[in-house]
Amino acid sequence: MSSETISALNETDCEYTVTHSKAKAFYETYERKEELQHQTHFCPGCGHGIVHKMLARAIDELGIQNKTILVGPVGCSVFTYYYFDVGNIQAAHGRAPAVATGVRRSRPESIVIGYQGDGDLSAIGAAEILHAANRGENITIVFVNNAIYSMTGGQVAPTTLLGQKSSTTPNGRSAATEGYPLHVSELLATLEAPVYIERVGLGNNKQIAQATRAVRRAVENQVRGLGFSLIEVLSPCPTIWKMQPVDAQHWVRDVMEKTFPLGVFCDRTKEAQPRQLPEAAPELSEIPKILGVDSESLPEGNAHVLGHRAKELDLRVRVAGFGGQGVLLMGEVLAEAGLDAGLEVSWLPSYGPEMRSGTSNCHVRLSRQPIDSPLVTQPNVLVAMNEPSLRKFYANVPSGGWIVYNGETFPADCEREGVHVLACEFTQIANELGNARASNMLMLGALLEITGVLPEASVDAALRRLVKNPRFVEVNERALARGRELYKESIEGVAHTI
Ligand SMILES: Cc1ncc(C[n+]2csc(CCOP(=O)(O)OP(=O)(O)O)c2C)c(N)n1
Repeated sequence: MSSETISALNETDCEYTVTHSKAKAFYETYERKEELQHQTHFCPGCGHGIVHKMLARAIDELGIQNKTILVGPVGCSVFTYYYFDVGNIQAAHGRAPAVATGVRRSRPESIVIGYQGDGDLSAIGAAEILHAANRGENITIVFVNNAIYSMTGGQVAPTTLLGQKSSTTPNGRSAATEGYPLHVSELLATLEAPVYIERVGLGNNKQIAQATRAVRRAVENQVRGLGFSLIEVLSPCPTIWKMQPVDAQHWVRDVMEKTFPLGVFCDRTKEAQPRQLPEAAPELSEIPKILGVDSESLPEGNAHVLGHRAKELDLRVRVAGFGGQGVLLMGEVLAEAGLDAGLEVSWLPSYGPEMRSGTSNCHVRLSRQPIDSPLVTQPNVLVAMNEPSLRKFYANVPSGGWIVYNGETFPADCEREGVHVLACEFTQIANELGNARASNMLMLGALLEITGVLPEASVDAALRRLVKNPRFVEVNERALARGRELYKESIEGVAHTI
């Protein structure tokens, strides 16, 4: 696949040179298994190779190779990262527009192109494309419509033609059972935001030339900052259609095109202005300054208890219990207080579909360093609000960590060497305070005292922000204070500790 130069002598002995060169946006070589080195992933006559070439040429011509990020999802489109020497991201099925949105917004200097098949874009990803188009994201989507799920062996897609056979419509697609072919370009063109939507085909060389121009325009629109462009390419799939490559190309032109007419469905490029997003959110490191707090001046606390020095604070908390026990609120108060104190924080809820009585848990991280992942798999504090939650998570607490457990006796078989335990009948104590549902704040109070890193004022501010009803604020404050005492008493041997 490297560049080649063909030299020849014509009849009059004048030397002339024709140079065929591969687009620079393609890799020099495609790394595959040895026996497959001579071929691409695509079947003979497949349209993907042709569309790849158009896109690579557009990237070359616009001089954007070093800032292009290609988002390839699932389906035969997935292979883009083997061929394009640009930034590559592989998205989950149908999610390319959502991923492209995130990438383009967080790296405004980049050119982000989603490359999707019809199953991917119009079935599982129907919502993503609709909303990205409706927001007018400044991205380009190349939509390769071959009217079928190819990679998985030919199941019906939303774009399959009426009467077209597929492995899941062996007698042909029927409008009565599978609905009508989805006209994605026409549908998206009804929206106000998109800048340019065109359907092109690979049915003959003339169509291919038009498709090449359209793909380039769609990318150029993004370079100009104009907003959302989508090119739908009617593309042959001889293998799954069970046709010879030439017949498949004719089928695009003679049959597919009747259902999916070619043309420009929306073109606002002339009147469109470069898209302006509201000012970006402040850098994380700026937030403490904005809030007027200085995390360096936080109390040293008992960070050493958790096996790290205060300056390297990395509090990883897992709160677990039943829905309705205030598991998520407790995590939120902790995270919000951390934010108030100028720390990096994350809060990730995880719960079942039930509103009450199902299991519920959340992951909270507080750190002085930027947080890489919000997942807490090895909590240095586990707050277990009932026995099933304790049994589910206790084994993941590393040595030096703490378990705060809502129960009078800590199950002996959950004891682990080097893991500290504070076990109390928190629900009963909360009941005595006037509200059994304040057990979460009792346990939070104990946790705050164990870790000692958050100033009381930050916790108080967080509580008042999250609990609006003054009646509940008051009981929660008492619960927090009592929880702190319970920990102190436990050190004196009142509660059970290991
Ligand atoms: C979440 C998820 N669901 C289903 C699949 C299986 N799957 C892989 S490729 C594919 C079909 C893709 O079809 P299309 O987008 O039309 O692309 P083509 O292969 O035709 O180019 C499916 C359903 C998957 N990988 N992930």
